[in-house]
Amino acid sequence: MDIRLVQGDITEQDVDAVVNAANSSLLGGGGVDGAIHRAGGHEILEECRALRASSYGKGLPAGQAVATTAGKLPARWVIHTVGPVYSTNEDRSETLASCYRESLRVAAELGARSVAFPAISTGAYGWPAEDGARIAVRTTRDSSVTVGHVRFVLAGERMYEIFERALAETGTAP
Ligand code: AR6
Repeated sequence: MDIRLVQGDITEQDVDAVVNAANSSLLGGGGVDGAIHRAGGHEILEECRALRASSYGKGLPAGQAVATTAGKLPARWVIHTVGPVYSTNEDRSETLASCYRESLRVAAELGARSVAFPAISTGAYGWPAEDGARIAVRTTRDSSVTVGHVRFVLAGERMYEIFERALAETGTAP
């Protein structure tokens, strides 16, 4: 799988699917979630509401992923996943890894050949950036499902450099 890093805004990516760092409500929020709903328009929220009504009455559990239209975004689909909130007394790494695995599985099911990920849980959910990057890179590299191209879209230079180091550490060429 071709893994690349980009410093930029996830809403501007010309890929088949962009992954949203959502919350369980699927009804929007700040950060990546807010940006995707703002740029993608009301169609995304309408499909999210329908998903809540049909399949996720109690919300989408952390570690799972589900797709909607991408509305006005250049992408075809948004894959919503819910990262774990960082905890110092419980290891939730497996849930964070599951976000990447499940998003890739959904992407492959849709037939997406390129996927853009944000650094899930490293914003409002407080995950330490270095560890979040390592989990993102390792899980993607080790994924049993492959989409042709995976792009990590990082909001700033600091996070870009952290992902560069994580790629180098795991022996994955950027
Ligand atoms: N493009 C790429 N990366 C971004 C963008 C963007 N437009 N905006 C922020 N980031 P966050 P989380 C980075 O908080 O930690 C929402 O309210 C940001 O710097 O978006 O999983 C949801 O509704 C950080 O490194 O997601 C949930 O309630 C990373 O993306 C909660 O936040 C993720 O930050 C989810 O928290």
